[in-house]
Amino acid sequence: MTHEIAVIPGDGIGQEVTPAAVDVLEAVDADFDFVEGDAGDAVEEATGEALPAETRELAADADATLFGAAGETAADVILPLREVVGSFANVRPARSYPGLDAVQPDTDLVFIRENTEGVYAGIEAEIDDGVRTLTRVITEDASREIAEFGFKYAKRNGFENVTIAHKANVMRETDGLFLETAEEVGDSFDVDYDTALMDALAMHLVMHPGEYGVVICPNLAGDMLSDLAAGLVGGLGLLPSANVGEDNALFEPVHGSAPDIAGQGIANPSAMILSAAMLLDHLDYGDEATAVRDAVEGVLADGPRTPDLGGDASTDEVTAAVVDRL
Ligand code: GGG
Repeated sequence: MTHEIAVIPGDGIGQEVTPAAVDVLEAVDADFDFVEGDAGDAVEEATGEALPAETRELAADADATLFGAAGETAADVILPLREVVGSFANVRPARSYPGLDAVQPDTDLVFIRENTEGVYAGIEAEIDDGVRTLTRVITEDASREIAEFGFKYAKRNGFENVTIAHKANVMRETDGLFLETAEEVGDSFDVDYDTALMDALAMHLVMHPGEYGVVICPNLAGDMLSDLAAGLVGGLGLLPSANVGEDNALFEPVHGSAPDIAGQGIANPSAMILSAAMLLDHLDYGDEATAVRDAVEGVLADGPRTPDLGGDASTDEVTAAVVDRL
């Protein structure tokens, strides 16, 4: 069966790492049709629209989407794209790799980030000169959905620790609802879980990441804690993600457009290629997904490596090395 994959490189290094993921998907034993769509800063400059209707339709109609990176127009591109595919959960694994220098070599975390609300609901206003507000939305339904997804994920993937991140001592109504709903869900699962104030959790993750497994988070906390975890394992070039919905999904690296290195051909393609491995898993190509992860792991251990990991290889050289191992 042929699967249609929408490919949306987006901005900056998204243009460089997305073709790397396509090269890898073309190298595995799977039948894909790739259809490319435009989105991002340059498209907005040219057309006035950061996410053209044709690109939305591509993502809506495809079996899965690969997205590269968002720049200044992130709020108009990646948030609506997640909505188009009906994604309520953003799965962000952060693990350390053998042979790579890492601040914390015993890290194996998966952030399950609520993907539809919190402060990313985009309800902002200027209410007076010099006074702006932001409305934070937390609903019982979305909190239940993400908690159920997180606990099921932990059970399915053999994680023994689940942590519910919150700040309910300050945001009593909103995080209070998130926490009490997630606890109710946790109590119905046969999995050990704990709750943690997200600021203290940030410190504990830096000091003792090995004590944690699956971390269920409200939207902004998930975005921030996963970047923090990237710092523990070698940087943002290593973290993939899946935006999962009921019937569709979008896969993207956790990193953004990295304008400081864009256009130089030196971006680390690992996060994007590992996102493609998550896409393979999603479409039931489990063996191929494992092969891709093994190939990336081998290249991370033996090189070549891009400059963010202390090497001097290009994006294309690292990609070719991964493809060679498949
Ligand atoms: N590939 C991920 C990306 O472009 N990230 C930029 C960004 O600002 N993302 C916001 C988010 O993940 O909600």
